[in-house]
Amino acid sequence: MIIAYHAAVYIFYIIDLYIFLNDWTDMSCSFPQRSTFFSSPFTPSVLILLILFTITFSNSIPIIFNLQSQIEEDHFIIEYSVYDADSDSLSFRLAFADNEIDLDNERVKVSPGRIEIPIDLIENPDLPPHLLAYDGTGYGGEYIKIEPAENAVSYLARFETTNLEFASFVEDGAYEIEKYWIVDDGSITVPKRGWNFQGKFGWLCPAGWKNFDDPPYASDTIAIGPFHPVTGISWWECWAYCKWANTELPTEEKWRAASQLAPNIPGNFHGDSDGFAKLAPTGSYPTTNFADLAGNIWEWLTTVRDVPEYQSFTCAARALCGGSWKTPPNYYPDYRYSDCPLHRAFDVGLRTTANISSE
Ligand SMILES: [Ca+2]
Ligand SMILES: [Ca+2]
Repeated sequence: MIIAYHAAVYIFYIIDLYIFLNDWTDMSCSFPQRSTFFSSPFTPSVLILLILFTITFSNSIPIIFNLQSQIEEDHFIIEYSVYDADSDSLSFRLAFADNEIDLDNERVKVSPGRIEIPIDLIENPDLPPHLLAYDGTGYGGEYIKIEPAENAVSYLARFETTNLEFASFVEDGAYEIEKYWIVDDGSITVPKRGWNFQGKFGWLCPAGWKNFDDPPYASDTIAIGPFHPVTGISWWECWAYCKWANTELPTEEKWRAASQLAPNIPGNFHGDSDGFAKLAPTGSYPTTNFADLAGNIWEWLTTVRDVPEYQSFTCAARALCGGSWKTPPNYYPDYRYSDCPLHRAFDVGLRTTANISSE
């Protein structure tokens, strides 16, 4: 942006000098004349200023999302994702009321990122801090509510996992890296089963994506944008994503503990009376804790459910919670559902636990 600005200013000077010389030459004659173009209201100077204005104001302000935060021993831990549509480099600042903490302020590309702040650096830790991302022309950011680490529920991610996040997993080639697919929590007898399915079905991205698209979710007709939750993924893909992202799928117990804190939150269910006929970007409804636990997508969980109708599959059914944009609203919070972990439905995705663990 800064280079573009200076270049435009130099062009501006050169053109004005040209006009000046042009006028000066004309004035040396007895009949000073400017061309029709230069006498119109769209002089080159005005045009350059218009272009500058367009460049400046078409710059997109970065968006911070998926904030996770908690107090761990004597540090604030803050994790976040950030999205800047024109991919500028960013700097970050953390402000507690008037007390601005200078983070490593080099302009960098970081998504997701992690910040650790010693508590004694902060004058008034009771105030909610404000994390800001700055791209050279504008700030984007969010206030952060920091919970003590002993609150187990804070281990659940605030948002459903988005297309943008899952795209990093695809672009990193993690679909073809065996170690992410090994299920080593003792919940199945053949830990390589997921890796074998990946090879058998040739999965390289979610069902509605093309891994060679840029971004890979470009042709998804259900989860159409970067902040829509990723859908069309089997339980195995969720497992691999969590391993790659150094996090975990929640247990049903953890998920239900979170839902008890938010029993009456609004959600996107069947029909458009809730504002969305189909899938909504995660976080579309204001909530103080967990967005879209109610509806939008069913969320895969680690808990195994022995459901008789899936006994014929060689893998046990896994629990799903929350209902979706295809179900009635009364599916939240208590409806218990499960599915064969191979299924890749367009109203099923995931929410991770937070990346932070002091367990
Ligand atoms: Ca709806
Ligand atoms: Ca949901």
